[in-house]
Amino acid sequence: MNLNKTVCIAAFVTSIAFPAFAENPLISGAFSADPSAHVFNGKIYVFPSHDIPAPPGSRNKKGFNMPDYHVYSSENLFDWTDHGVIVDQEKVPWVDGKSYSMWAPDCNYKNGKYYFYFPAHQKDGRNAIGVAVADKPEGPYVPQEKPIPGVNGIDPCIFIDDDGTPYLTWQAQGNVLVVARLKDNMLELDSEVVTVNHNVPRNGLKEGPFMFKRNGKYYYSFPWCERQTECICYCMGDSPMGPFEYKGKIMEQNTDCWTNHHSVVEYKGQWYFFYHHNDYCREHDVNRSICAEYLTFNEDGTIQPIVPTQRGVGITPATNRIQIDRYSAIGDPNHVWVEYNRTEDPFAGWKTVFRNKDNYRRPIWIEYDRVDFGEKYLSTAIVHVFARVGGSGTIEFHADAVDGELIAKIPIMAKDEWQDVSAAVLKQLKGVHNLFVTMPDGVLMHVDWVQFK
Ligand code: FUB
Repeated sequence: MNLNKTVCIAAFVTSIAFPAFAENPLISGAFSADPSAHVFNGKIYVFPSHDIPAPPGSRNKKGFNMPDYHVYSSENLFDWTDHGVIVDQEKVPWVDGKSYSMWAPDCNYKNGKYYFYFPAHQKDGRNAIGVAVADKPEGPYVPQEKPIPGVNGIDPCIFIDDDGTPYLTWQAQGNVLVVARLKDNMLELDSEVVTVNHNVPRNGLKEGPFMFKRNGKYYYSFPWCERQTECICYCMGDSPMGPFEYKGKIMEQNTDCWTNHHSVVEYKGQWYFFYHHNDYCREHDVNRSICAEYLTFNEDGTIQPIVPTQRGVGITPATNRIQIDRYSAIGDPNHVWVEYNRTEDPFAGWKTVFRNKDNYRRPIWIEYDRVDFGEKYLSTAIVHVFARVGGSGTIEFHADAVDGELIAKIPIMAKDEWQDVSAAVLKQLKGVHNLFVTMPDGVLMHVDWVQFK
C-alpha cells in the first residue's frame, strides 16, 4: 500500500520531507494532474494541477473539480515534499472562487522571481490566464489583480530562451495552439498572438503545449486526440515562434484516461518525461495522478517513444518499503499479477498476487529494478504478506535474475491475516541491484511490500 507517499506542508511553513517511493504515481494521498516540471536551485519542482472529487455545490459534478495548486519538490525523485497550497481559487481577485477551474499551470524563473501561470474562469465565466509571483519556487506566490491582457484560453507554458526572452504558448479558444512573446516583466504580451504553425497530419483536439530547447532545436509537444483519447506528440523547429515540423508521438494514447498532459526536463544529466494517468481512480478519469518516465533522444535529436510503466524513475533504497507491485517486469500472468487494494481509501495502492495453479513448475516471479542496498550491513529481509490457512509456502528474494543469487528465503506460515514475516539475509549486497521476488512453493500469497533492515 502506498500510504503517506508525501507529506503535505502547511503553506509557507518549514518543509519536511517524508520518505516516499520512486514509483508511479509519484504523489499519493492527493490527486494531481498536468505536471509541469522544472529544475530550480538544484532540485526538481513539479507544479501540477489538483483534482478533487466533486465537492457539495460543485457546478460540474462529472467533470474536473480543481480548486487550487500545490508545488512538490524532490532532489532524488523518491522523496517528494509537498509545499502546500500556493494559489487558491478563493484568493485570486479575478477568479470565480467557486468555479473549481484551476486547470494546467506552468512556472518559470526570470529576473530573480518565479512566475506561476495558471488558467481559470473569470467571474463572467470566460477562461483567462493569470500570473502569481514569488521569490522562491515554493512561494509564497502573490497573484496579480487581473489576468494577462489579450490571453484567453487554457494550459499555459512559459518558455524562456537562452537570451532571456520569454514566450508564452497556450490553447486559445477554438482548439488552436498559439504563441506570443512576453515583455521582460513577464506580465504582458510583447508580440501578436500567432497560431502555432505545425504540420500534425490530422485533426483532433490539441491542448497542453510544452516547449523546451536542446542542442539549439526547439521542441514543441502537446496532447493530441488523434483517435479515442489523447496521445502526446511532438514537433521540432528553429524558432520558438515556429514553424515546427511534426516528428511523431512520445506517448501513445491509453485506454482508460481521456486526457494526458506532460512536461520534459533535464535533471543531473538525465531527461525525464512527466505525465498523468487515473491510477488511483477506478471509476472515472477526472481524478488523476502524476507519473514520470525516462526520456531518451536519438542521435538526430528525435525522441524515442515512451511506454508508461508502474516502476517509473529513480532508485529505491532497500530499507524503504519496496512496493513490488510497481514492478519493472513480471512472470507468467496466469500465475502472478497485480491487484488494487479494495479499501475505502483511494490511495491504498496495490498488491502482488502469486498463484500456483495446476502444479505449475516454472518460477513465479516479479522484478523490481534499481534497488539500492547501500554500503551498510542489512541483516533482515521482510515481506508483508497474506496467505490463507492451507496456503503456507516460501517467498524468496534473488539478485539480478529469477535464478540469481539467493538473498533471502522466507518461510510463510499461513495465518488468514496480513503479517510481516522476516528471515536472515543470506547474501550481502552492495550498491544498486534488480530485486526478483519469487514464490518457489505455496499455492496463493498476496504480497504488499518487501523491505531490508
Ligand atoms: O486538467 C484539466 C485539463 O485536462 C488540462 O488543462 C488539460 O490539458 C487536460 O489535462
